[in-house]
Amino acid sequence: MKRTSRFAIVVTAVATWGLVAACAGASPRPAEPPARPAPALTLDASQAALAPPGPSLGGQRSGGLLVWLSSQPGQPVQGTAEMDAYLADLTGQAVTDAQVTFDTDMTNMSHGLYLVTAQPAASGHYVGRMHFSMPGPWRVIAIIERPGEEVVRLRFEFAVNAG
Ligand SMILES: [Cu+2]
Repeated sequence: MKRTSRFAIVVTAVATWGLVAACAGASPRPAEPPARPAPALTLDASQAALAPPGPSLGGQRSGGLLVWLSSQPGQPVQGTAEMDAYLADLTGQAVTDAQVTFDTDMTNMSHGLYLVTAQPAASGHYVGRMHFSMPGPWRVIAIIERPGEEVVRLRFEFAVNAG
């Protein structure tokens, strides 16, 4: 009796691992808990009005820093996208002294650590090319380093559509 139930547990575990591993490159890490405390503050109306033109995947504030994430194409699809973080201070002045890294993963499974160093583009814009290997729920954590400032991490969640 004991033997049988132990065998059943092993079979179940193998079957579960098989399902998760079916997604190429994914490791069997459980989904990230959805109820994490928000690391960032939402924007008030005057701050939201400072958004760069065009579609965005969201804007957030940390202290005196406003950050908007957008992508090209505007709605990410499976495949390659140019991600753009736009940084401004509370007066709308572009922030140009930052080093920005995108930490990218799915939220319902892990594809492992995927870091892209963004390159400074137009004033206040930091752009990096990344690859979304499958459609579904993704997140980008924009890691923002500035001289003499604490590192800021802002998390943006969005859907990637089927290609
Ligand atoms: Cu996946």
